[in-house]
Amino acid sequence: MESVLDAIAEPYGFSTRASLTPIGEGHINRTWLLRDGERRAVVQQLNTQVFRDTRALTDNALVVERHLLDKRRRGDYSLEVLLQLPCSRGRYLHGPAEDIRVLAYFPDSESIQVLENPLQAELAARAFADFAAALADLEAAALRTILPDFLNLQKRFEQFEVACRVDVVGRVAQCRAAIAFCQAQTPLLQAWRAMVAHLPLRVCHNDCKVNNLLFDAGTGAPLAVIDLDTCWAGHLMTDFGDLVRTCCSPEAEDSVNLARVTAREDIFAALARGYSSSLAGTITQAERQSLALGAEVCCFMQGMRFLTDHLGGDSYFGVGHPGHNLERAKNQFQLYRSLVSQRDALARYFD
Ligand code: GN1
Ligand code: MG
Repeated sequence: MESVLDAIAEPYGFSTRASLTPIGEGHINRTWLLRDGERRAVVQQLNTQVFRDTRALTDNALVVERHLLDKRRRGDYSLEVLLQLPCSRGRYLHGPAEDIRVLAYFPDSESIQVLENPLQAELAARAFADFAAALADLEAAALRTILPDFLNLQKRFEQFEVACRVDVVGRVAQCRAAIAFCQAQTPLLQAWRAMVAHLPLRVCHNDCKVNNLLFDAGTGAPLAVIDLDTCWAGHLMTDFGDLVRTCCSPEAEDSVNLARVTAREDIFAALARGYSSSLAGTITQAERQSLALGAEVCCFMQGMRFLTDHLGGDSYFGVGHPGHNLERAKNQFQLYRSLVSQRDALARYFD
């Protein structure tokens, strides 16, 4: 942490006595709130195992920021824009590995881990939909796809199968049931393949977890979409899907209280309402019809990614304790099952 502060103190004129307090719930990068007298900023250390090209990442985020700022100036986007802050010499990346960056801090903001009511869901969906609508006229080619096949269910299946075959840390034997469950989901893969063939690629957030939205702590209104690291060409199907994945359950993503992990229909309905209304002029009919499937795909795919990482020795997602990724996987599979069991009822919200 000292080296993090060392890397930015001089370029930004921060005192070496500034404090860094961990914030956020991200599984990949490390994030701190910097306090230096009255000054506040967010400091991040990028995970260069995942994001090898931190310059490309920065360039992408700058393109998105500028586009959103332009929209905001013209009155076409009302949320705040998360800004990367350059140092006095105009540099965004610091430290020998060019993996440290400084972001603007929004005072009196908070993120929500587990939603309490449908109003929060509707507001969150509107915010992410407003974000997508504001980026609808940005050419997808303006952004580099830094992690190819990031939300490609076929590729995620392949990675899972490799992890089962290699069994690098000998965990396959303890995960037979979860593995068999994944292997039985090929009909979902077929449905996904058939659906994506009809969907336009557009600039997406690609990580629409509800905790990637800041709310105003006083009013509860959405304030800013954050974590722009995966903004590149994608499908609205999986953006909406990630919202369902992270909003609908009354339990956190890693809760082991599986009896309580269900997709709440009132929350789903509010998400569908909010997303549809803000994207009404933008979304195609095929995209609209893909959203409910996107929810199933995201919950299952995330569960399979967690299981793959468990089998691979927890090398990708940060874990708090042994078995954490397996717990997360079981949680996500449970949520997926809940969605599947309500499939017909949920699809009606997109009639
Ligand atoms: C990771 O870093 P974070 O927490 O924003 C992951 C997402 C997953 C998510 C699961 C680059 O996001 O794809 O959906 O964890 N990001 C990357 O909570 O892999
Ligand atoms: Mg992220």
